[in-house]
Amino acid sequence: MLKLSSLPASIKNRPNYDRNKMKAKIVHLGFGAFHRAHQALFTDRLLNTYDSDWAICEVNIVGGEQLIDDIRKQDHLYTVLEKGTNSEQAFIIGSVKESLLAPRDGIEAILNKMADPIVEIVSLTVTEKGYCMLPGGVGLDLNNTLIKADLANPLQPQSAPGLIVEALARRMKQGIASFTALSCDNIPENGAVLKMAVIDLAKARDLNLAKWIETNTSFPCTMVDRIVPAATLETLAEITEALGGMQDPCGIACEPFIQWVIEDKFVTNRPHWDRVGAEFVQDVRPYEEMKLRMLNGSHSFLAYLGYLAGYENINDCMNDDNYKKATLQLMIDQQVPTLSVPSSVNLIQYADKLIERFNNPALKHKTSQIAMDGTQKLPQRILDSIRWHIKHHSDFSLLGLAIAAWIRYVGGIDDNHQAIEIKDPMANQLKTLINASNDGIDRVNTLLSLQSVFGPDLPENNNFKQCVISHYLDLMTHGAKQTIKNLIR
Ligand code: NAI
Ligand code: CS2
Repeated sequence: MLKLSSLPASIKNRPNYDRNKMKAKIVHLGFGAFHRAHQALFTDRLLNTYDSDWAICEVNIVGGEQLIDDIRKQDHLYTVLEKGTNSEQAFIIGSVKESLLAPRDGIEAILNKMADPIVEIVSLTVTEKGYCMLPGGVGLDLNNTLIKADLANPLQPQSAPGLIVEALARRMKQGIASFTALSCDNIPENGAVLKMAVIDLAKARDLNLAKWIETNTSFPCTMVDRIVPAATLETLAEITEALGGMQDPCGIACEPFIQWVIEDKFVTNRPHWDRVGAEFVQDVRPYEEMKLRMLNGSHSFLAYLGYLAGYENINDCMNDDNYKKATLQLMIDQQVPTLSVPSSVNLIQYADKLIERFNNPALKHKTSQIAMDGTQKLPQRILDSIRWHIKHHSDFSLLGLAIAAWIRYVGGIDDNHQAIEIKDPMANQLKTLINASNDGIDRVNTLLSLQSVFGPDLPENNNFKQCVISHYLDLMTHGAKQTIKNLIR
């Protein structure tokens, strides 16, 4: 267990502030890998460098039991190991003050904390599916299992939007000011999406409450970036080594790069995260779109094509020159034209930097991890760009290849004839479609009929369909490596 008193003196990056003076004014939903290496780290840097008292109460609604049990045993301290290509640096993070776990502490304890007047921000990293939205982000999915449960029992919610609505209902009733709800998930206009989920749920409950939330709560959008792969036995062993032999089961390894762009729209106070590298801006959209399409779009492309070919990690894909060229081509030729960013942003440099980050051999970011939840990720990473190209009559062949590779991937057999385990909230539905179709053109047509992913428009577009079919047939005949080779310039 991590203990400050037994840390080797060589570890200089540790809390040098009085942790007893910290106040848990942020409640964070989704204490996973990413939050530990991003928002909690920014908050720690602020405590370490400036006179800040902002700290975090971590909440897990689903999963993460072991993590919460472990972090409580080490006074909520943990390690972030930043791993560059040739160097690494360990940081002991002290910004977490409290933690709550739904199955152990109960929903009531979480709601009490969220309704506490001390809380000014509720932030989230609950993954795309945690927002319980209808496909295309057009509204809350009232048929979602968690939402149905929340509508039936609003005082004991199970979903993230449900918790926020009930906490705000209590604040309204008790005359307590609202908090700011800060989404930090990889979703375009994540603040607007969170707002829609919360307001739709509140409306289904009480129109007055919905109105109060609209008037009193803000939902800033954010662009968040740092590659933080899930912890493995290997990364935990590296952390033990960095700590001079001390184990930290809550430790997490990540890349050195970090970025956080936040819409400056808070209803009360906010931490001065900008003093430690975050940027507060008026409009996050251009940054979000750039990151989602260029970084995450390339990630999904590499995840499916890489996994099919037997590449375990993103950096393994980068060691294949054809994959590297295809990724750069995808970014420059097929994602850049779809973007409008401020003139100060150089997208060519951004693409080069992404290739450098993907190349990081120390990171070992698994293609199987990124391939998860494709039905939730492809629309904003790939399909919106395809729609742009259809409108502008331009080439989207590599984007189409990513979709063909996804269909091949969810078909469940890779290029080496090994079975693939599909992790996706729509896994059952996907399996039904796969079983009901013959491999080949029929499979593509069947999968493209999934309106919740492709909308009503794309399956009707003949160019799109033909592009995906022809790549799919190539993948069937030649495999992923050869298909990519045939496409690069
Ligand atoms: P993780 O698997 O380590 O953590 C996921 C967290 O979400 C867990 O705390 C879990 O309890 C919670 N969760 C999952 N389903 C939920 C649901 N239905 N309702 C409420 N909570 C739920 O994943 P990680 O790496 O922390 O990523 C989480 C999200 O953060 C991603 O989906 C993405 O949107 C965002 N992100 C991740 C980055 C990364 O490199 N890992 C970088 C940028 C953003
Ligand atoms: C990845 C992201 O898992 C995924 O789908 O594409 O988590 C990616 O690592 C981050 O967005 C980087 O900021």
